[in-house]
Amino acid sequence: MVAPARPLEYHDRLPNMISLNPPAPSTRRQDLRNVAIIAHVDHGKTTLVDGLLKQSHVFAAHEQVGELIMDSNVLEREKGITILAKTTSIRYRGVKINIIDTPGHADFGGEVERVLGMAEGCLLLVDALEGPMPQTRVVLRQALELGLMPIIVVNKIDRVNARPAETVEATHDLLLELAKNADQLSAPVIYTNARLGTATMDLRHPGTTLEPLLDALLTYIPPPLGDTAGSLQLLISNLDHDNHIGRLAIGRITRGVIRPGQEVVRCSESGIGPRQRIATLLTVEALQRKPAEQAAAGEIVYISGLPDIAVGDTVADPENPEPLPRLEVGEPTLKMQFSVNQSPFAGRDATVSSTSRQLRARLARELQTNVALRVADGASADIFEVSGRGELHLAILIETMRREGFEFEVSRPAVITREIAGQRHEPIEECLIDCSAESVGAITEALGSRGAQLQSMRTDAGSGARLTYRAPTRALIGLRSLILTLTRGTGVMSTRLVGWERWRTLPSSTRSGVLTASQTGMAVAYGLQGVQERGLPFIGPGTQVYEGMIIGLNRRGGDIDVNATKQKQKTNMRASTEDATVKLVPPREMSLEECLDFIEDDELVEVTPKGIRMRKRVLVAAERIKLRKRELSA
Ligand SMILES: Nc1nc2c(ncn2[C@@H]2O[C@H](COP(=O)(O)OP(=O)(O)OP(=O)(O)O)[C@@H](O)[C@H]2O)c(=O)[nH]1
Ligand SMILES: [Mg+2]
Repeated sequence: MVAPARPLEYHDRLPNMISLNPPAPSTRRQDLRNVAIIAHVDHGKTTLVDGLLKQSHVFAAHEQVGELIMDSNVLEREKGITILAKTTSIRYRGVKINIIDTPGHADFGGEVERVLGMAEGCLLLVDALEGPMPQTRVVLRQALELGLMPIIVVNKIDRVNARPAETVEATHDLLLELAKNADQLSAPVIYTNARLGTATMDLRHPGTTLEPLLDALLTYIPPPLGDTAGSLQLLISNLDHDNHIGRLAIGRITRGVIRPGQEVVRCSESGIGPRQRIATLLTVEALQRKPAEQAAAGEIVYISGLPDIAVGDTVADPENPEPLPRLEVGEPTLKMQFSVNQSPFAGRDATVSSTSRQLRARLARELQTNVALRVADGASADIFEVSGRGELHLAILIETMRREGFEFEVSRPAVITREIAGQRHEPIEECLIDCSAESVGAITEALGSRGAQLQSMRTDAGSGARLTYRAPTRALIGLRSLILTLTRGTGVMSTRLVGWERWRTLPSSTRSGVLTASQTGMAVAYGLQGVQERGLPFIGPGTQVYEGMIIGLNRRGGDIDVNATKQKQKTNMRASTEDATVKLVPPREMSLEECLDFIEDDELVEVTPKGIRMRKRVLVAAERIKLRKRELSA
C-alpha cells in the first residue's frame, strides 16, 4: 500500500518520541480488529458506518435498508443524531472488524469515554469544510490517551468550498499537540465521501469504494492482544438492556476465554464478589447480536447473568481474580429537579402511574445504563435531583419518559459547582459559533449581555463567520436555541469544558416577564386578544389553562395575569360569532428544550405524554404577590 502523502514540514515538526514496545506479533489476533469511529457532531460517523455495512454485503438482496441504520433508537432517528454508542461488525479479507459508532454531541461524551477502551484504533472523522471542531479535540485526546492508533478520515470532500488540505493540516496540528506516542503521529490520511461510500488516499484519484479505508484499517490498526491461555479478564465498558435477556454487560476480553455457563467473579469497587455464572454470551455479527459458544481475548462480547454488574467492573476467573483499572467517567455539569406533577391538571394525561415511587423506580432503572447520569434525593420525597452532562442529555431523558407515559415536573437546569480550596468554582466552556456574516452583530450582542468574552473572530467570504468565546457554563444555558432564532436556524454552536473558575457575578437574565393565566378553563379567542396585546402568546384558542400557567411572553419586564378564558359579554345572539372573527397571531410553539431554556427559578415545566406546559411554582396570583413583597423587604 502507498504511504500517505503528508506535507514535509509535518515530519520536520515531529517531536522525538519513543515508540511503544509492541508485544510479540504471535500474541495478537490477526483475524480481528476493534475500531471506534469518533468525530464532532454531524461529521458523518453513522453515514460512514452505513457505507461500510452496505459495501460488505451484510444485507440479503431483498432487505430494504434505509439511511443511518445504526441510529436505531426512535429519538435518534427523529433528531438525526447518535445518542448511544453501538457496535456492529463486518468481515473484510477474512478479518472480522468490530466497529463502534459513537455520538458526536458533547452531551453524550460519557458514552464515548466508556467505549473507547474496547478499541485498539479509531477513525477520526473531520468534515472537510468545517475542519476540526471542539468535540474533535475532546474525543481525539481521550483516544490518544488510551493509546489508540488513529486514522484521519477527511469526510464530506464533496461539499462546496471543502478545504481538505487545510483540514489535514489543522488535524495534524491537533495530533502533534495531543499524541502520546510516536506511532500515533504516523496516522494515515484518507479522504471520503461517506454518503457515496467512496474513499481515496490521493484526492487526484477519486475513489470508487470504501476499500482504501478498509485496507488502511487492516494495515494501521493493531490487532487486539489474544492471550487465550491466561485467566479471564473482561472490563465492562457499557451496559444495555434486552427485553428477552435482561441486563447485558458489554466489554472487550483482555485475557482468557469466556463461555456460557462459566463460573466467574465480579471485581467491583467494593472488592471481589461471590462466584456467579455467565448465562448468555453474545457477539455482534453485522447488525445482530448472536449467541456464541465461546469468545476469546480480543473479542467484544455481551454477557448476561450478573445482575449487579456496573461499568468499570472486571469479570474475572474465580481462581485468579485480577481487576483491571476502573474506567473514569467524566462528572456531570448540569442538574435539575424532577418532581411529581403537582399541577391542577395532574393525572389527566399520564398513561402510567407517576407517583413518587414510580418516578424513583424509573430513574433508578435509567441509572443502570445511562452511566453519566446521577440521581439524588431532593428536598422532599416528591423531588429528585437529576444531574447530567448537558441540557440535551437531560432533555432526552425527559422526552423518553414522557413517551413512556409518565408525567412530572422539571425545574430550570443549574450548573454544578465545585468547592476548590474553600471557594465556590464553576465550569468554564469554550464556545464556538459558526454563523453567517449578517448575524454576527446580533450574536455578539447576545453573548456580550451574558458576560461571555470574545476570544477570536474569523470571517470568511465563503462560509461566514466563526466566533470563539469563553464563558461560564451558566451563561450558556439556553444559548443554543437563542442562536438558532438569531440566525434563522443556520447558526451552529458547540462547546467544550476548558476548566473551572471562581464563581463570579454575571449580568442578570435578560428575559422579559411572562403572561400567566388568571383563571382556570378553556382559552378563547376573546381572552387571548388580551394576551397578544401585551406580548407573544404561547397557546391558541381551545387550550385548557389553569391559574398560574404561563401562556405568553410579556413585552416588558414583570409578570402579568391575563384571563385567557374571558368571553365577550353576550349582549345578543351574534356575540359568539363575533368572537370567532377575532384576528389572532399564531402562538409560538415551544419545544421541550426551548421551555427548559426559557423558565426561571420560580417556574417549572410540566411534562406529560400529551404535551408540555410551563407554570409558576406558586400558582395563585395573590400568593405570588405576597411572596414577592416578602422577598423585596427581606
Ligand atoms: N455532502 C456530504 N454529506 C455527508 C457526508 N457524510 C455524511 N453526510 C451528511 O452529514 C449529516 C450527518 O451525518 P451523520 O452520519 O448522522 O453524522 P454523525 O457524525 O453520525 O452525527 P452524530 O452521531 O450526531 O454525532 C447527514 O445529513 C449525512 O447525510 C459526505 O461525505 N458528504
Ligand atoms: Mg451518528
